[in-house]
Amino acid sequence: MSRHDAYREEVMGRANVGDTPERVAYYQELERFDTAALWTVANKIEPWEPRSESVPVVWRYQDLREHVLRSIDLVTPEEAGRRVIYLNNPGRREVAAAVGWLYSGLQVMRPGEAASAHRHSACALRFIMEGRGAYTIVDGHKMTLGANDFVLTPNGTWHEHGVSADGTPCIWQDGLDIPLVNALEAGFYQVHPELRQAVTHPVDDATLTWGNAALLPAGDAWSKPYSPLLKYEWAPTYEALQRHARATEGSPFDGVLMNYINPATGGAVMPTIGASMQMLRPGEHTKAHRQVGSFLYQVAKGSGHSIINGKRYDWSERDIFCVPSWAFHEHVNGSATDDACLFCFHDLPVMRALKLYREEALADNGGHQPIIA
Ligand code: 1HN
Repeated sequence: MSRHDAYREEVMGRANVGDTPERVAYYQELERFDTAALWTVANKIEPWEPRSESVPVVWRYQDLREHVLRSIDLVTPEEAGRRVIYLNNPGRREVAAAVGWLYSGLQVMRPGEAASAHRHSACALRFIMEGRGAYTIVDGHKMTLGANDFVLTPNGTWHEHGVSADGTPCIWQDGLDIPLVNALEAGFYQVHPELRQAVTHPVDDATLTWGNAALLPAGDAWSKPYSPLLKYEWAPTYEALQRHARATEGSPFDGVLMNYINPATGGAVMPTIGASMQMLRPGEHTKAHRQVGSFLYQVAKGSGHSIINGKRYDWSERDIFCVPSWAFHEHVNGSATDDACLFCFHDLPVMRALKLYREEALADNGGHQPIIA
């Protein structure tokens, strides 16, 4: 702590109590009764502003892909439950989080494989990275999946995955709020009594029914706490970005950013997790801002770099990177001719529901961070 900070903490009424032999003995005494003096921890447990333990990381697909594929020959989905290599943020290993209270991993299945049905308190999503023939079944709704499709398996829903026999090995990114649910000590988990569920609706009915932009089905009421549109396909998503780009300058911080929404409410797709797709136009370099919330990005298209808390992180298609809470970040599309698209999921629904959300633009230096080597 600098002298200036120490002074500030004193005058602002922050704890500033040096150790004396008498005080140390007193603290030891308190420990015997499962207590402690607040002033010994106050500045740590009440920082001036969010101090994330997560570190910015880029998980490069080029590095990970072969290792993910190798797991196919090492374990079966039956043995593993889910055959997943998870993203282990160096600052969040104890809670198996990729960033903040969000978990993420890469799941792989080969043609003809299926993973059993289960349900849990955690909300989950998948973003398809590669392969043909993948499907997910959620409460009897079967969804066929292709690259850059985004699927929900909301908390409490029975869900299972597989790849059809005529498909190819498929890899997708899972995203869940397990660390959060565990932190809240609120997690339940159940395996389906029959290990499989029946498909009880026409294939892709969720998208056919709820996925028609401004047209919602008359008379189909929806009152569950998550989006009835369980699958968001890439083609209409990309088209929406391109169309919107023709009519907007976009956000100085995010380019053309569109949220995946629950069409029945206009709100986030699930109670705890929100998601977006953003397009950085050729050569676009956004301004820096920071937000209360944790963000995991997957590069759906193109290449470029992001500057996170003053450090540059290069990315290209299929790479995943995280932005920890309250970290300044700005994005750069590395191409002068093609757009770049970033899929993102985050915990902003939690921050908003709890009235914790804030954002702040970087005021200095024209809104751009100086790069620290
Ligand atoms: C889960 O349900 C899936 O459904 C993947 O594919 C990863 C990690 C922890 C807990 C549940 C899935 C998971 C998970």
